[in-house]
Amino acid sequence: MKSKPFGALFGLLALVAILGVAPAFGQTANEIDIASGAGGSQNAACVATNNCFTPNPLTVAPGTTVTWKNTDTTTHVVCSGKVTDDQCGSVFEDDALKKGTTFQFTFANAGTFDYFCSVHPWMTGQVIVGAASTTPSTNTTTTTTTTPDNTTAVPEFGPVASIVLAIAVMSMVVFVAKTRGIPKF
Ligand SMILES: [Cu+2]
Repeated sequence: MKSKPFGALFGLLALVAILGVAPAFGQTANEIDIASGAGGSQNAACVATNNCFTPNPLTVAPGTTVTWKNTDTTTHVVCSGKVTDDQCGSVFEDDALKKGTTFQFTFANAGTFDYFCSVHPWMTGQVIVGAASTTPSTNTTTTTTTTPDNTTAVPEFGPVASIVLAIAVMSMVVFVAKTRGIPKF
């Protein structure tokens, strides 16, 4: 009862699972979705609940790459700063985040980072980097050692890898059961 193709399949699946799971480890939830309908008006539903950018605020550890995803149907802008400062993008900016696309920025330093959409200024959000949720310990405007946007873009294989891993483990169990004559279950 030699089943070479099956063994090869198992090996391939295991490899894919390992490759997929490896980068998924050490990665926290760090995606911000732009709510559907957020650009409608300043009376959009998400304005009252303060989650036109979801989740808001987002708290991450220093060194985390945050991904903004536009799940809305219109183009938005991700612009660091506050609307009242009238200063868009001194830390990060994506001036035309089309529908379905993403924008990434790696937060190297701790601090509280406000951002907004300059097209729809009622859309505001905050990224808190570090454990402290109070005022930033350092002056973020003077320490703008901005990391390039696409340096550490880790692909998100999480859910897919889990499924593949499950299949691989099941394949292994069946494979072992077959080769050793242990009754299947
Ligand atoms: Cu917008």
